[in-house]
Amino acid sequence: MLTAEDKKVIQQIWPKVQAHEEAFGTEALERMFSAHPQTKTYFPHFDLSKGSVQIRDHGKKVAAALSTAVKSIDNLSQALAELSNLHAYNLRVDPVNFKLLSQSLQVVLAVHLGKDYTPEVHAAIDKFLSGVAAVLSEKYR
Ligand code: HNI
Repeated sequence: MLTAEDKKVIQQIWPKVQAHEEAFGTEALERMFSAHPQTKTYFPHFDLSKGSVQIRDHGKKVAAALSTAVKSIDNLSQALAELSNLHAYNLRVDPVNFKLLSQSLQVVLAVHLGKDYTPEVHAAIDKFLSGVAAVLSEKYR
C-alpha cells in the first residue's frame, strides 16, 4: 500500500523518468531479455536484437503506460484496466514476469538517476511497480 509520502516521492521523481521514456523503457526491456532470457518467448514476432525499432517502440509504450499510472496513482486499477485485460486474456503473460521487468527497470533507474535514486525513492518505486504488477495480474483469477 503506497503511503502519502511514497506517492509524493514518486510524483517528484517521475518527470526525470518521463523525460526519457523511450531510452529507459528500451533499456529495461533489453536488461530483462538479457538477464531473464525466458521472457523473450512472449516476443517471437519481434526483432530482439539490441536497439531494434520494435524494442524501442515497445519500451516507449511500456514506460508511457507507467507514466499514465503515476498520474492516476490513486486509482491504478482503473488506469490500467485495459492493459490488465490485454495481459491476462490475450497475451497471457505469466505474472512472475512482471517482477522481472520491474527489477530491470529499477536497475535502469539506479544507473541513470544516480544520487536522485535515494533509498526512499527506490522503496517507493518498488511499491509502485508491485502495485502495477498486482493490477496487471488481477484478472487472471
Ligand atoms: Ni506488456 C504489450 C505495458 C509487462 C509482454 N505491454 C504491452 C503494451 C503496453 C504494455 C503499454 C502495449 C499495449 C497496446 O499496444 O495496446 N507490460 C506493460 C507494463 C508492464 C508490462 C506497464 C509491467 C510493468 N508485458 C510485460 C511483461 C511481459 C509483457 C513482463 C512479458 C515478459 N506486453 C507484452 C507483450 C505485448 C505487450 C508480448 C504485445 C507486444 C506487441 O506489440 O505485440
